[in-house]
Amino acid sequence: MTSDWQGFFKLIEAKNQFIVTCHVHPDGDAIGSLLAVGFLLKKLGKNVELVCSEGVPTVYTFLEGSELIKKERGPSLLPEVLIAVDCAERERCALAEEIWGIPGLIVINIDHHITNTGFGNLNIVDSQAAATGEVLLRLFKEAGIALEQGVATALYTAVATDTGFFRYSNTSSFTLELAATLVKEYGVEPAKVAEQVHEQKSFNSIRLLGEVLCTLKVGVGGKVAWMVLDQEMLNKYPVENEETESFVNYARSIEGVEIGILFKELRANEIKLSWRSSVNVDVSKLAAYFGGGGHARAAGCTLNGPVKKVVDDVLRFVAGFYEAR
Ligand SMILES: [Mn+2]
Repeated sequence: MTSDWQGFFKLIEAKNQFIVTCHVHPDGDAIGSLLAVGFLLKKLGKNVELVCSEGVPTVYTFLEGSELIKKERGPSLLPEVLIAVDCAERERCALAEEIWGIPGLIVINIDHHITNTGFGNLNIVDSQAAATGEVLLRLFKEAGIALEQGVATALYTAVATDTGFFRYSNTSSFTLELAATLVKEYGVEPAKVAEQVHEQKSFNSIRLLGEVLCTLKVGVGGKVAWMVLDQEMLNKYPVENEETESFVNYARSIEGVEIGILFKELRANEIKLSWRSSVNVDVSKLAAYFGGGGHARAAGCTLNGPVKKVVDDVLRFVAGFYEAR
């Protein structure tokens, strides 16, 4: 773990213009962490813009301050510092490319991905942390910064979503203690967050899930399960990108299955793979083989080619991976 919080605060103190961003296809950790850093900078009296090029997924618009997150940066603020949260690499940042050309721009990288490339001038990366929200919570705690209920809820949502609501193996006693602190000291309501995230689904997303489940297959000796989500299904049941994020978990949840994969056709010949695994397999390594990355239990990559060919190629690779073990 690298945790240069003194360097972080020293740098922040010296600068005034900030831009904060998260990764493309933002999840709860990305949005929650973005809001938390925005809260901190505003509390310190800084000029700050929160930017996510794809906007906030509807499911997270219940978070206080989410309306302040813009799709592009405004013309008035010339950032001195860019803070990226929950981004494993520079290319994953949800910002227009021109930002990197701003002379003298200092980049701070706050993250928890094991595959983080250390692209910042200052890197605060803790791959042991369950979520970037957990990294930030530790910061707020150590720096003695009091939270408000809104930002506490954003941080709780960040940690809850990245841990599958405290079910995944990244849930530590520390994670639970932090969550308890948010509930006890800042009035976060776990039931309300769970309801907002899990019980406000669109009709289309459930119908789409039905279509995707019909493609479910199991192979490689029962250790791998996969599903396909193609453009035809998406045209039939249009949903936001974020609404299909949890589909892969159904493949992973089958008895005996160690790896679950969702093949999602983003457009013709561009297939995004979501990998999920049980304790036995580090899927970040499998995703990395195809140029992607992520965590041991949840990773992603994008391949080019027709869906059927990509599925065949990947399954052949996974079968080879098991044979070599
Ligand atoms: Mn995360």
